[in-house]
Amino acid sequence: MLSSKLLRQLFSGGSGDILRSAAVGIRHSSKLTGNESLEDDDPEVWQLIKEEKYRQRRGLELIASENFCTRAGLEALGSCLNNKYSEGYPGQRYYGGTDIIDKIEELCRQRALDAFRLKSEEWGANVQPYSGSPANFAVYTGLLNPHDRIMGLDLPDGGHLTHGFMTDNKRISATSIYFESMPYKLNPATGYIDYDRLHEHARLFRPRMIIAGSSAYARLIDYKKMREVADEVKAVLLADMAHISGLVAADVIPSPFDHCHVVTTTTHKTLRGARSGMIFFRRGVQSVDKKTGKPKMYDLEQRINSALFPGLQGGPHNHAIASVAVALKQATTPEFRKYQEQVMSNCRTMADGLLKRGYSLVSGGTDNHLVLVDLRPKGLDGARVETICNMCNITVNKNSVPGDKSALTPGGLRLGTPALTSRAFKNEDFEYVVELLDRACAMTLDAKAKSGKKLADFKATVAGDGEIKAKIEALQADVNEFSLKFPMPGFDDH
Ligand code: DSN
Repeated sequence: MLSSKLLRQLFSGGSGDILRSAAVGIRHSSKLTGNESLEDDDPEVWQLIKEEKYRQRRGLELIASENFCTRAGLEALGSCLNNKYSEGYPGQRYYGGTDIIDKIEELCRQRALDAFRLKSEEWGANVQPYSGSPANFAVYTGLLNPHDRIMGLDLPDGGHLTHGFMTDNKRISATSIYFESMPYKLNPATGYIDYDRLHEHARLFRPRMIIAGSSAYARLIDYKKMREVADEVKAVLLADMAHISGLVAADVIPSPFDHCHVVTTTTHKTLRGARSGMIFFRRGVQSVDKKTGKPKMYDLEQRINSALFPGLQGGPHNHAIASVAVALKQATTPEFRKYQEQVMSNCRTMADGLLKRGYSLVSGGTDNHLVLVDLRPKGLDGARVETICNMCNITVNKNSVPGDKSALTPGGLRLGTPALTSRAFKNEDFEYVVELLDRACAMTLDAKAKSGKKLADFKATVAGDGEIKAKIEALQADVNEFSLKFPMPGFDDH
């Protein structure tokens, strides 16, 4: 059998598929004890993970919803907790052997409340959602009847698919198949949520639920105003704080918990944990009858818990729950607050740098961890810039901006600072990031001038034009040299 050292040499020498399959074939012929390292057991997967790690280290990660989970969090994620089935909730499981799993889930639930400074008499947490979309669907399933009405921020205006997205031709998200949705929008003149129109439309549409949350909105949400609208039409107010939950935990932006009935989140964005989800629901006294003095209690907990399990999900991902517990503990530390302050400060630096270079930002700036660049005044679009950036190892995502017609070649670019701030990027580093981005945009404009109208023509021009290719390689080299200087949370090589 080939030694792992020899395999490493073969792969690090850039050997091709033949050597790789030969090595894998040899490994398969031996006995598996279950104690082999990944590197020894499956060099092919190991090699791909190493390649991805290198991609992450040498690139500039600007996708606003991504982050780098800590080594401690990844250790919990890769632990024996993956092995255990535990359908049900602590103290009420359908399987034996769950005593320790119960302790882990209880710990995670308590830490979830602590991280957001919530009292257990007023709020409860469900930490079992596999991610944000199942969390949202569980809330709808628990609190709404099929075809009840919901209102969420429209996807092209910065909302999320699961807030009821549909087009003229198709009900895209299942949340628009099982529920009737009507979007609210940004005011196109300001780029801020148009609360007055939301109010007006809520009075007409009479939704049972209003969703306060976004995927590409650079401003703070006025939860108080939204609660007033929700109360007037007797709707539940759900905050989906997936993008901003780290900022909320660090108490650097207003909290949705002050005004909402239910709050959902993912745990891997600004919160910087494992990929998972959580639901928070109010408990305790909802209101007191003025005549009888009798209290009316919230009934959200049981409805949401039973919608998630057994309604929608099976066995909880206990490895993810433990890893989320680790992140939630980190989220209560002074270092975490400093990190989030830096995320926002870096984002303001990025916004200022872009504005100075003549870029337009939707809403004109940022109050959180992201900016939304409207590339149309520069004669560009998000798809072309994303293509060039990708070739230079700058990772961004195209995004629609108000007034966009096409989702495939939208006019905007969403840029966020959480991931690079986890790599200790400071304000001056973001000034350089903007310079690198600006070079990528200039190249995109050159390539666009040389190519036909279609995105495919653009890609063909970029692939075939020697001058453009040379510029891309030069920018990629600068990006790599810069990025590789910074530390990276997690394991050293995987
Ligand atoms: N995919 C996430 C984002 O990028 O915002 C939302 O689910």
